[in-house]
Amino acid sequence: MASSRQHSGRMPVVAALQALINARQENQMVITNQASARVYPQLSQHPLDFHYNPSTMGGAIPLGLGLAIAQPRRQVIVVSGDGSLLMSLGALVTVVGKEVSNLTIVVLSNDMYEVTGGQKTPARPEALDLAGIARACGFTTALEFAELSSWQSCIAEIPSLPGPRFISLAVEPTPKEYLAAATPPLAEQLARLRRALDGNSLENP
Ligand SMILES: Cc1ncc(C[n+]2csc(CCOP(=O)(O)OP(=O)(O)O)c2C)c(N)n1
Ligand SMILES: [Mg+2]
Repeated sequence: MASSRQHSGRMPVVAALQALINARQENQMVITNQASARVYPQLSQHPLDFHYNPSTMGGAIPLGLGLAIAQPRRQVIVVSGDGSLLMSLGALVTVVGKEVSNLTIVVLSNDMYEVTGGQKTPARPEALDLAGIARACGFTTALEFAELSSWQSCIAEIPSLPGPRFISLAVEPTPKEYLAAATPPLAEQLARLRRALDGNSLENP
């Protein structure tokens, strides 16, 4: 499995998310945030997914952690922006401290605050090793991908790796037509998620 940091090359973000959708498993919940909360719902709608307010920086990982604790028989995947993670790096420490094995964090590393206009994050991209930071926080699975083909070929294996898992994807800017899309209304999504959880046998072990 590829895990070394690569400084050159980025994958198209829509294809990166589509690969995640193609590899979807039955017991999976997906929480998106920032640009992914605009792109992902255009590619796939699933009652067990929740697309958080793109502006809630640092909100998705704590939300995913809570869901992973409350739903131990599900796999929870959180897709977060890199700038948001940088603003709340302590969340990685908390995730490891809670010993959740059913949580996977996927960071879309575009080195910018894309949803607010593409400002640079505070990082010097060539010096930043997010997977290395995650590893230092205690993630036993901490991977980085820059090539779409590597990501596509490894993704099916990821649920079998020890959790919590951290994955950084070096991605290109989001195409404008996707970035302009609205995230589905949160109240509707919450109602749908509650219904899906209530009606599912995984709720009652
Ligand atoms: C404390 C705080 N500062 C600034 C903002 C404005 N803001 C909302 S989203 C965002 C950028 C998020 O960037 P990133 O997490 O990298 O996601 P991307 O847009 O690249 O997908 C910013 C600066 C905010 N919501 N909260
Ligand atoms: Mg970003």
